[in-house]
Amino acid sequence: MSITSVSVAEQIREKYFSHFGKSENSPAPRIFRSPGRINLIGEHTDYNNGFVLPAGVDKAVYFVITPRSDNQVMLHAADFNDTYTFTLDDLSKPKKSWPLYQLGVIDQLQKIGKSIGGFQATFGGDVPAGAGMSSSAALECCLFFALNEMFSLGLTKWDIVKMGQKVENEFIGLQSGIMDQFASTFGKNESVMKMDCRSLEFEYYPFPMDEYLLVLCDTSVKHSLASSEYNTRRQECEKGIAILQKYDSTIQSLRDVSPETVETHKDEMGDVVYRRCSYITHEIQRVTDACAMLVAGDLESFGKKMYETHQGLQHDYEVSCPELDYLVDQTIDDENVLGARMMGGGFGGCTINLIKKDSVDAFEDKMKQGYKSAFGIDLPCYRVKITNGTEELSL
Ligand code: GAF
Repeated sequence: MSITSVSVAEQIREKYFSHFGKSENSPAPRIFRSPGRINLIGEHTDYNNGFVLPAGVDKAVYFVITPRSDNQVMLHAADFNDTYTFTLDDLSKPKKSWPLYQLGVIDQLQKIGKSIGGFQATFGGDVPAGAGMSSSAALECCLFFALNEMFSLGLTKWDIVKMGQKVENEFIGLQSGIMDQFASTFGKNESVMKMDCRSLEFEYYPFPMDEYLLVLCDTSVKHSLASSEYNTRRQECEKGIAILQKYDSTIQSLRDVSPETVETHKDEMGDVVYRRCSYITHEIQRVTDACAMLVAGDLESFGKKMYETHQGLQHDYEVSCPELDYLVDQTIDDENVLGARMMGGGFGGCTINLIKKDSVDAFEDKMKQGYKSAFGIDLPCYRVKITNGTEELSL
């Protein structure tokens, strides 16, 4: 854990005390942390049973939490100083949107018959909202983990990952895959994780941060299409699978299909479904290729794969936007940038850039100036460190 994350946790603990008060007789609150995530390569492949290469980072969500003796849940959002209180027997959806994630967590626990008592919590953190770093998955995993520890629920890490995904799918209405909750839960210092989203087997790969840095450039935009188009992409992939299954009944997902097979059925698929399936089948292959390059220490080739991914996301999967494309284009002739691409679901959020360490100041200056003159928006840049996944902190 970095010094900044300790101080963020301390600040949230202070806010807990100013909101709920400090009493000699009540137990000290416990503090839990779940990181936001990056993804090096393998975008939109998780719900196609393919591979991903994510990691947890040093921007995280924190819960400072104490059990209560009644069945009330008192939530205090430290970042925007708002509150929401409800009882465990009434999970009706509120008008404001932020408590939906916490309600969704409790809903999942109730669905599998896990019984918890009331609790009071202050939560917050430094994962920028809407930046495509999955603050929502971090929040879900952090609360599941905290409740699991406090009420001895006996959940495994994988239970938490799968239930976090169900919160998104069943409570929020986003048909997301499993990558974000996986990365937030299983993250490991200085390692990226290649996960097979079908078998759920995964492997840690050390990431060489001595010479290179990962910098996120945050467009600071989130176009409203993001969640509806995400669900549409899933449907388009399913349309492609239905066509391919007519020729091979063993096909269950695009993971089982080669780019060549997609090419063969191009006309029957029609232009849009063909381009979606083509992107996914190439991207699944790219993750495997990129991991081999990482193991061989060939970061130059790894970076080229990142650019290929962006091309595919921009032109074939069509989940990019002008701001993201601009930021990637700005890096193409920069010899200090090995690779750049949009990251996460798309339609805004961040680009991820693999950069030679000694050029990072100049890189950020150039990107900030260019973005400001092109879009009139200040460009936040985050130099991320790869950290452990969900954990309890002792401050
Ligand atoms: C979002 C989803 F939540 C993930 O499951 C994944 O599909 C990602 O978009 C795109 O790779 O973060």
